[in-house]
Amino acid sequence: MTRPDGVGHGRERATILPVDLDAFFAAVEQRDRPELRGKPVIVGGGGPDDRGVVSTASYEARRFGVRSAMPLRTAGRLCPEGIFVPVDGAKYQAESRRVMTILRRFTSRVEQVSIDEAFLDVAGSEALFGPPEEIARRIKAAIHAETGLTASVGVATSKLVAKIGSDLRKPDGLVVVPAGEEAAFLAPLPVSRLWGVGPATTTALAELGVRTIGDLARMPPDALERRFGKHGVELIDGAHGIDRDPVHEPEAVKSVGHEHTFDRDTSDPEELERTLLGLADGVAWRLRGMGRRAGTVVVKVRDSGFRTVTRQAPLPEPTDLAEPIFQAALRLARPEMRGKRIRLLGVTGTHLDEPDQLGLFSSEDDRRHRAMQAADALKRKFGDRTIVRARLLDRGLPAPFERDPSSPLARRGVDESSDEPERVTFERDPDADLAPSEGDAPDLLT
Ligand code: TTP
Ligand code: MG
Ligand code: MG
Repeated sequence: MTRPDGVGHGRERATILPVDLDAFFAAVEQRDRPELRGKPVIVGGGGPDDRGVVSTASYEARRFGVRSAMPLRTAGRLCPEGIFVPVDGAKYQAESRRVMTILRRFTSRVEQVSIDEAFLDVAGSEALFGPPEEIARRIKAAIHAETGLTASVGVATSKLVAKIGSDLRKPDGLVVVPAGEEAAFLAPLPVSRLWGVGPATTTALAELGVRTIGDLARMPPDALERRFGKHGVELIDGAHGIDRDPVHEPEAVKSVGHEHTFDRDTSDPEELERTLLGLADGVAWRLRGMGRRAGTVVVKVRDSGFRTVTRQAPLPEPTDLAEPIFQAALRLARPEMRGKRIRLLGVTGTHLDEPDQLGLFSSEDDRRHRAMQAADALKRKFGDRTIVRARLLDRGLPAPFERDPSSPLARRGVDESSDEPERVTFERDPDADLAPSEGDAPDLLT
């Protein structure tokens, strides 16, 4: 379909539904402990003196400014009457499964993107359940009736617009953007609502007089391209609500990736490493949300001259933890970044194992132990600026639960079990002359 402005977005009808639970971990605690209802609940670590970070906060606590990934101490300062609750991963994982099972009753086209969030494409479900808006209402009602939790849902022609809609009226929101009304819906919203627009891009756009998505849509495309390069083209697409990424069904998800385009090309090793860490962290979070582990890490490095190199290497063992993914990514990227100004970095996990039947938080002690070791290693690496993740989030890098901006492998339909380097630009790490997806990969990283 072609909209009045002549821009096709590829889908004629609004059938994409993102579903995201509200204040998920905190909502589960409030459900199970009635004395917490209506109270500022902060989930994470051992309390306001703990050195950890906030997992999430109830909407009551958010009024005090408490946010995910904020140091618990800061949360304690902002919200002195906050009630701190430790993370109960096994419980949230079980709830997540129940919710995903509910979603699958409405369509098999469910792409889970994090522990509390999935995209549905209900194009084939209308005969059974009614139009998409009706399906959205039914989903919300079913989740509430069966789990006691609330979810926010969007309905639109693309993941991008639908997701912005589902975030807009949280908690317990439902926002429908009919086909053809994407640009009008987006126009009054601040540019920061768009994927990939962090604080730095927001500031740079403000300097051009661009504050709303409507301002952005009216900008001459070449001016944006001159200022932001390829990212400028993505910005223009986003401003028009264009996002062609379909809903990937689980078995179709073959890789999980994040990319970051720097607002200014950089050769600062610390910035590059921090970015790789943020990307690895995002990939690891997504893997854990999907109950999968990656066997191979792929990095993408684009320099200021738009030369793009991708390199891959198997991991010592399949993982869903940030640290090994980061280490592998750094090892692959370092020689490619040396002496160059870097424009874009990407980290992707591929060769995913089968969905984990036991779940995200199974053999809890072992996993916690490993996660803590990873956190310690990161602290050693970056000194005592404990909250690397929080810093990264502040800088507008992909948040752990955001969508994959690229999904390059999945999108190109690459079958990773067949080694076809011509179809993708991936090169193998010359040091890693290993058959991918063989379990007996030597320990490359130690
Ligand atoms: P989100 O969906 O991002 O947040 P939320 O459900 O708590 O709140 P809302 O969607 O209403 O804004 O993340 C889902 C859960 O993932 C969240 O409840 C806790 C966990 N989480 C973390 O542990 N650390 C994080 O940094 C984030 C963003 C989430
Ligand atoms: Mg949520
Ligand atoms: Mg979420």
